[in-house]
Amino acid sequence: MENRYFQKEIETMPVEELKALQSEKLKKQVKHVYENVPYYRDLMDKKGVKPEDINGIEDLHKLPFLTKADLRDAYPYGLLAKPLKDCVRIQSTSGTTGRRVVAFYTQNDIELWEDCCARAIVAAGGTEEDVCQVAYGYGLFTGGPGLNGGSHKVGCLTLPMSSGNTERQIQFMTDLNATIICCTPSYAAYIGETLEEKGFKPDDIPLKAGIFGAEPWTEEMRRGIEKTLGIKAYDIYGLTETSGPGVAFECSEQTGMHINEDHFLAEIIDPDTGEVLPEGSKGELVFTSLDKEAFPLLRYRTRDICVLSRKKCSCGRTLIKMAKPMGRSDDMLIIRGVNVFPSQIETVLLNEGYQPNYQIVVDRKGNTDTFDVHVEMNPEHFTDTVSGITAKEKALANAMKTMLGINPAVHLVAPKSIVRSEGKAVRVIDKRKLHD
Ligand code: DLL
Repeated sequence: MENRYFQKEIETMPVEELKALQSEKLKKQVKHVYENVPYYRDLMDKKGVKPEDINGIEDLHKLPFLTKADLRDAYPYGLLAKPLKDCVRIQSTSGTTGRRVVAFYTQNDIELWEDCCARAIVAAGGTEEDVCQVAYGYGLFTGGPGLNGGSHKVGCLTLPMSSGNTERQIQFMTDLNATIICCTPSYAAYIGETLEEKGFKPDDIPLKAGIFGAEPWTEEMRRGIEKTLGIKAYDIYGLTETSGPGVAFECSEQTGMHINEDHFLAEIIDPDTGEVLPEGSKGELVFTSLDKEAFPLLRYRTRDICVLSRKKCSCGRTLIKMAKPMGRSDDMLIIRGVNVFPSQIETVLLNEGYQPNYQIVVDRKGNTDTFDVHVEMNPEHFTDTVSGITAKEKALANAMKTMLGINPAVHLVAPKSIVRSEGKAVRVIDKRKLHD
């Protein structure tokens, strides 16, 4: 496929030029924040840094970090850098993990955000000929509005479906010949499963590409979705704090997501010491938004763990790539002292021939953590004998022990008995928190 870009000059800009552009923008942005956000000015003053000390990206490390705790402290208006009369929109996280983030946008912030999403759609092969079904949630969640705006910019016929009502999703998809779908990977898997049940074969489904993100998903899950829907599945990354989806997006090479570096300056740090790590090291992703007017975060710690790479990409983009985040450091479970990421469990399941329909339940009995993994049987297992099922549970528990170093109790449950998600999947129920 011929490489196409939404903003070619930026997406293929020589790295030295890109860095010079970032340096220019950084200087201006630090000044803007220092002058307009007393909360961050205090942090800079405490660290003894003034805007004049920042002469380019090489000085970035001098700036203080911002964390989720700062966002909480400053809620709702404390990090706003523009008068409210200049802001035209808010978006917000669901707040299910106890933190609610409210992000503000000027009209220009929205334009740039939608450009980022348009870059992602074009990189996935989107053109004005396409019909783009946006099945991320609309409303406060950034997924629907972001991809909706990007789809308009590309000139696709946009189906603003929002998430849920899977019957209607399928009806519109097939009646209107949707060629691109945007939703969470878990919802894509669910739509695929429903299409399969209805007797659709991959060739009967009009889709050619999907743009999936907002939650961690494995390569194995990608292959599963690509097979059932007969599409190429592209990853997209972002967070409410930095606008939403479109901070980074995948190209046809599918080996990591290009970060929109003209708008977002990325660093990887050691999450324990805050030390900046060299390219290729695994650590916590930190972003500085270079253009945002209303809610510009400098050195914002995402908690997402990943790796950056500037290896040459066959798509011609020079933008640095981030690997799939392996989960957030705050998604990590510590069970009997061992670090466990849900994505590790998912990898084992897919390697062992199961679907990624599972739920992890952690609790505490006495002083010991209990660790149960409920996994759906494949339909062909359903008729097995009890001893056959017990043997399968043991085999799966052993494979998980090899991956994690601790032994879970695996329970095979009936197909389709684990609740499906139309947005971000709920993979973990940690009951220990109830006792704390
Ligand atoms: O999930 C924005 C988004 C919408 C991204 C649609 C992509 C598509 P939040 O709800 O604020 O924003 O959650 C952000 O989700 O810090 C990551 O931990 C996780 N996340 C987002 N995209 C990916 C991805 C949206 N592609 C948090 N892979 C982030 C893994 C992801 N994790």
